[in-house]
Amino acid sequence: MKLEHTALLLLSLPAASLASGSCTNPSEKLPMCSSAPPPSQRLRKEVNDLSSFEWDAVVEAIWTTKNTTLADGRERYGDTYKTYDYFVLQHAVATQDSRGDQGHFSDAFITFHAALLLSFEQNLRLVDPDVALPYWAAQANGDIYTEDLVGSVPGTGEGNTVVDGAFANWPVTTDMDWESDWAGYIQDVEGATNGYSGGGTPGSMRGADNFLSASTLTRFGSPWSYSIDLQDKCLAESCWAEWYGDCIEGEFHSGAHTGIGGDGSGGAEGDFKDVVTSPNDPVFWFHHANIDRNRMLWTAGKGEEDKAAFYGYGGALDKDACQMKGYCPAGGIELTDTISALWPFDAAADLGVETVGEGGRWAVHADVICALAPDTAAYAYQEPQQIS
Ligand SMILES: [Cu+2]
Repeated sequence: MKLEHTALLLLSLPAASLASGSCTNPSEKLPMCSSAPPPSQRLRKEVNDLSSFEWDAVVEAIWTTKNTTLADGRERYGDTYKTYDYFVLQHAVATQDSRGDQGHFSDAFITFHAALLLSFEQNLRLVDPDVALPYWAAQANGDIYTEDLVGSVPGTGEGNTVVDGAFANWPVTTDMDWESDWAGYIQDVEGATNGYSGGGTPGSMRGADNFLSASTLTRFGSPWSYSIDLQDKCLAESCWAEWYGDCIEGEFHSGAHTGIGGDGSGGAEGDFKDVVTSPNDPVFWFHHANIDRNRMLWTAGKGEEDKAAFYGYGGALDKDACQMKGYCPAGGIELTDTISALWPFDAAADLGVETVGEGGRWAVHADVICALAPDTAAYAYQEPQQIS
C-alpha cells in the first residue's frame, strides 16, 4: 500500500518541484534523521470521500472525547486518553507563550500543527481504532456546510450558534477552572512562562480578547472555499521560507479561520476565528489536515539533499518566513527545540514516534520532518476522489 501511494504522489506533482538540492539550512548543526518506514499507513481521506459509515465513526469518536471525562476515559480507553478540551488548551498555551507564539507566524506553524493533529487522531483511535482523521480539501465542489457534514455557516441558531450538522449544539466550555483542572499540564521551561488562563468572559475556554460567551459552537462568517489551484501553487514553492511564508500560513490557512468564524457584536469572535482556541470548532481538524497534506505532497517532491537540509527549516533564523507578519518568536522553534515546550507532546505516547530531542521524551520540530514524513508517518493522504 505504501509503495503504491508514493508512486501516486510522485505522478501528481508538477515536474519543477522534483528538482533536488536547492535548499540550504541556516542552522549550523542539524540533527540526524533516521526514522524507519512503518509496516503500513492508514489513509486520511477527503471528507466527501468517506462512506457514511466512516464519517459517522469519526463524528462519534470526536463526540466521545467531548463527552467523556478524563477519569472515565482513562478507565475505558487507557492511560493516555485525553478529553477534547485538552487539545483546545494545548493549542491555546502554544499561542500565549511568553517567548512568542510557538505554533503560528513562524516556521514552527506546520510542525506544531502536524503534531497536534496526530496526537488528536491517536486519541480518537483509542476510542475507535478504525478511524483516521479526514481532511477537507476546501474546494468549491467539495461542499462541507451541510446537515450531513459540519452544518451551516453562519450558524442558524440564536446568536449564530451552530444547530445543524454533525456537530449541532457542540459544547464550548464556559465553566473552566484553569487552576484546578489544567494548570498542572504546564511544564517548567527555562525562559518561558504561560500567558493563558481563560477567555474574555470569565470561565470561557476562549482567547482573552474574545468576548463571545455562548456555550455552544458559534460561526458568524460565511461559506468559504479557495481556488482549486492553491494546493498546486504551494507545491511549486522552493524551500521552507518560501513555501511556508508565501503560501501556507497566510494564503492557505488564515482565510478559512476568519471567513468561517467571522465577527459578532461586542468583541465576540466566531470560534474558528479565535487564534487562541480555534480547535473549539471541529472544522479545525479537517482544515488543518488539508494543510498537512500539502506538507506531505511538497516534501515528497523533494530529493534527499533537500531532506538532509530539513528543506531549509530555519526556526528563528528563517527571517523571510518569520517576517511574513513582522514577527518571530524569541525562542523555542529551532529544529531541536521541544515543540511548544510549556505544554509539549510526549513523542512515544502522543505521537507514536521516537524523538531525536535531548532527554528522549518530548517531541521536537525535527521529529515532524523526520518521523512524520511521507515514507515514515503512520498515515498518508489519499488524493481527493470526487474533486477535479
Ligand atoms: Cu492554530
